Amino acid sequence: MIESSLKYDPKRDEVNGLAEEVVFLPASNQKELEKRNPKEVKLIVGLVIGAALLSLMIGLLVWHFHFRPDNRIKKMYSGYLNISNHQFTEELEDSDSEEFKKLAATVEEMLRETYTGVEGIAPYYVRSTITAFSEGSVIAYYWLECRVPPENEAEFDAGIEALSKQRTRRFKTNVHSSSLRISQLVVDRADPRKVKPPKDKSCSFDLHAVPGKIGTFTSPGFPNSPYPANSWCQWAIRADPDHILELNFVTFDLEKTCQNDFVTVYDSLSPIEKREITERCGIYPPTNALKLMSSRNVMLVTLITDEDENYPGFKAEFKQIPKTKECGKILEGSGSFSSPYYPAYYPPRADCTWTLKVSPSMRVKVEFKIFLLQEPVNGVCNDYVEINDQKICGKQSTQIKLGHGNEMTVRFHSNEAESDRGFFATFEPYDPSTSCTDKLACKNGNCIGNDLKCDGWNDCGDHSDEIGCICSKDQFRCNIGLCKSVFWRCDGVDDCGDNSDEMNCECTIEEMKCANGKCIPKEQKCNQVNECGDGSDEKDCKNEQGSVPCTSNTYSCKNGLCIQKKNPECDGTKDCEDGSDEQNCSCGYRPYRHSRIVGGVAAEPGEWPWQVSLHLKNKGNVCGASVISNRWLVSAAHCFQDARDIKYSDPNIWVAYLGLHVQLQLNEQVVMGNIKQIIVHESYSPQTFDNDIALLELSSPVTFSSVIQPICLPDASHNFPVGKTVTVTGWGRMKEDGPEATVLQQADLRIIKNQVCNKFLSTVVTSRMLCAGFLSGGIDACQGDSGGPLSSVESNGKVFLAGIVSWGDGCARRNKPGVYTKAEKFREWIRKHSGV
Ligand code: 4AZ
Repeated sequence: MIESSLKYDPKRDEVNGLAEEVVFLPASNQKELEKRNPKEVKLIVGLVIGAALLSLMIGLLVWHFHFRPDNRIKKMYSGYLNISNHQFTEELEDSDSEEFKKLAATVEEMLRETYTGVEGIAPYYVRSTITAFSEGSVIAYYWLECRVPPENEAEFDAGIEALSKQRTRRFKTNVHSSSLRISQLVVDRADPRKVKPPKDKSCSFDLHAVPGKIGTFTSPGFPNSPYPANSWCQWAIRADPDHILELNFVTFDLEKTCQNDFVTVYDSLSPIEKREITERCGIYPPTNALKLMSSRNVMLVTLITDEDENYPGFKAEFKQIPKTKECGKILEGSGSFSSPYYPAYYPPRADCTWTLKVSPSMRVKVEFKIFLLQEPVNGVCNDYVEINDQKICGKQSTQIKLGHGNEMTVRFHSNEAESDRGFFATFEPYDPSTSCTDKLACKNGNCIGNDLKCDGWNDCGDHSDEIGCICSKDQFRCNIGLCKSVFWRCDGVDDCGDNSDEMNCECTIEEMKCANGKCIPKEQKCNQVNECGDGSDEKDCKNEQGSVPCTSNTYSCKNGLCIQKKNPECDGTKDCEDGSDEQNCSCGYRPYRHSRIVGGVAAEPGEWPWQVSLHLKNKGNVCGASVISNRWLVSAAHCFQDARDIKYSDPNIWVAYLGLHVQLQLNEQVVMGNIKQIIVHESYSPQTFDNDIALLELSSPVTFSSVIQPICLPDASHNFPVGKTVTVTGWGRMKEDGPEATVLQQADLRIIKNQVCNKFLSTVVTSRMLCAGFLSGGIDACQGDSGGPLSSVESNGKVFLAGIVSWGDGCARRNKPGVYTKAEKFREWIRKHSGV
């Protein structure tokens, strides 16, 4: 081969003038070789070696650039930077304009110089791409792409981190000999799901608010068809300078699982996490619309969907409103105040101060009626209300705060990311000498009954009724000085607040003793929840994730293997190898879950979308039930026990109201269903109320909506721990012998240990029953609530059926908590009879 190719290469002949040497002979032909002059031979050998080396190098380079497997990790970052010595012009909004292209090229070059000038980044830098500009003086939004070998990832991340911390730099660029003054260069790791190729303009929209007008945009196909699978859409919205944007999703109907389809809204034109206002999925009906505010004149909305299950999508309205510098006020006498733009989500980066004044002899009393702020991160409040030198954040029920004098300062702060609905508060004068006539005045301004002092319960809400007490004979003293009922000792609940009531307990054989002396059910060992409080129940756990021998306390995956993790179903993590713990999880979802904080008694419309009112035809509410599928309801067996005059077991006498909020108020959302069959548990005992459960089949399937949803059924191994807060709902009696409620009522209860309940109740509480309520009384289910749900919000925000309202000794009496049918004990029975 070599021979023939060289022989006919005219160029080679010309250059080297070696035409006569083109006949190469095999090295083995010694005779022929020896005939030549040694100098010529050396030259030929040198040339051959040189050519071979050259081809080898070319080959290596070709391999290196084209065929070598690239195991470097592609890393995408999004960010922005402020150019303080450049003026924003309208042309910069248009990415096709010359101005845009020119400045983009300059900034991209500057970014290249910057990133390639940083030691830990330079070798891995690929490119920077400017995606948009906005006012301020000019803010440039960009993507940064790097490729890093896995072994250099840590060093690279440190380089990026260090760079993002430098706030002001002067960058000189040679391009167009311009000099850009950069203040703030922000760079942030982009979530891989949210990365769209920067130049991809499909499903990418630029919108500008028109003064005095409302603009609209929708997800693709809305309202005629569901949004497409695998969408990556973005809407970059701008307002005029010195304005902010209000974005209102008038319709919002996406898949319920945010891992699959979701909308993200940013307070920026770059999809950077640090500027994320919120990420949403599921349904937001018009009565609970999602309304968001920006802090500046830009906003970015993205819609990302996965490959299946597409929903109608959304319609959004946006408008610009002038940015008001003023936030907070001096308010006198009485009145109300709220977070900026309430009930819209508060804008990021807000700081407001209110000075509240009342007449000199009085004190200021503030009541936060709604309080929905970002939850603390690692115990730190990023968004907060500061009052009496205390920062409050997260979701709080009604809070009363009393000032020290007749003037009080309330501050609100929101950081640059993650907002929520905010707060609404009222204030009024409070006279400590007369405000609680005949009642006990709490430190926080609440008035409570005198008999509630030193009763072991935090009736004031600030413990002031429980401080400085002499413990009675049926009480013991906690280490922190509070007096609590002796019955609460060793009941598995930290009633003292310092766990001292749960120390040095005698554990039963079903319990394990924690290193700190607390007793917990043995089944809670190695369930990845620190029930002991000192981690001793989660130590020395082998095989945590892998399969374990199946017992009644393990979760059985569909493939027959069992896992140790407690309550793994529908928690958003795939725990079973076959993923069966995350199947059939379209349940326990509340479109209205953000509407308000539980604390009052009347529910919000749609807040408990599985709640059913069972009416005897033309006779009103008799029992409650829960939706568990589009055909099946679960209720209590005792509701269908025949009486002398009424055959309650006859399905034809019942009608089920789904999506109902107010009794007899039937709107278009309410669905009335007839009952096809009633299946009462075969072991139900009318004497003891054991196995108090029944299934009702609807005559025709119901369509789920924002006010009709199924509740999740707990697996047989599910554990609702003692002390957990659960919610009972229903239209039952408001007092033991009082009238029934017209508006759906809700009450938060705590799960109480069966042993404790058995000390107090008239009949036995079996292992198929669950006790919940308060030994102090006052909050309970009652007649008419029977059959209704005891709902428990579990991980991932999903709601599970913990119990079914069953019985009690009267209603809301002291030391008489209510009794519920334990839902998890009947999981197999429900499956067997309904297929759900
Ligand atoms: C009932 O009669 C009833 N306090 C239901 C629950 C409770 C009491 C009575 C619990 O249906």
